[in-house]
Amino acid sequence: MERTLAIIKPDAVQNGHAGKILDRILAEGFAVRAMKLVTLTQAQAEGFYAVHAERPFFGELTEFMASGPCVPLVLEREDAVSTWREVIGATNPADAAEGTIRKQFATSVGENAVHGSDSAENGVKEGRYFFPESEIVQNGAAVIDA
Ligand code: RTP
Ligand code: MG
Repeated sequence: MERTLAIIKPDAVQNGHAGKILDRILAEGFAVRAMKLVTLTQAQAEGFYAVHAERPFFGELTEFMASGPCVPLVLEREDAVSTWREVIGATNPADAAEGTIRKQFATSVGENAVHGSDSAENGVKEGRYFFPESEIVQNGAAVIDA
């Protein structure tokens, strides 16, 4: 089993799409191992996206991520990273395939509804950025019934 870190970003929470996105997560066969509603500080957003610190959109991105509540989730299933990235679609909703979450819910390349880890290693690392291991459910049935 592989882990990925998903985030329902502030635009999707603000626009009332969090429930529909959670439904889609469960329908795609992911087990939710951890989940919370949190408004990131600017410093937390900058730490999470540190890999993009030199990019021109870093300020815009981190201010957006700290602009309101978001929902980080630790998801688990076989091939979690690649499956979740397929389900969310391309970064820019203009390029996202029909049926993807970003096609359905993103408003722009910056405010694009959801995050997904880009490797199994980062899936574990990013999960730990939001949740101590003690808050990640290790076994048993999924905590939420689809
Ligand atoms: P994410 O990390 O959030 O899952 O998104 P991603 O892999 O599809 O895209 P990435 O290249 O990692 O970029 C991270 C986030 O930065 C914002 N962005 N804005 N204005 C722009 O041109 C631009 N490019 C990227 C998006 O919010 C993107 O998801
Ligand atoms: Mg990325």
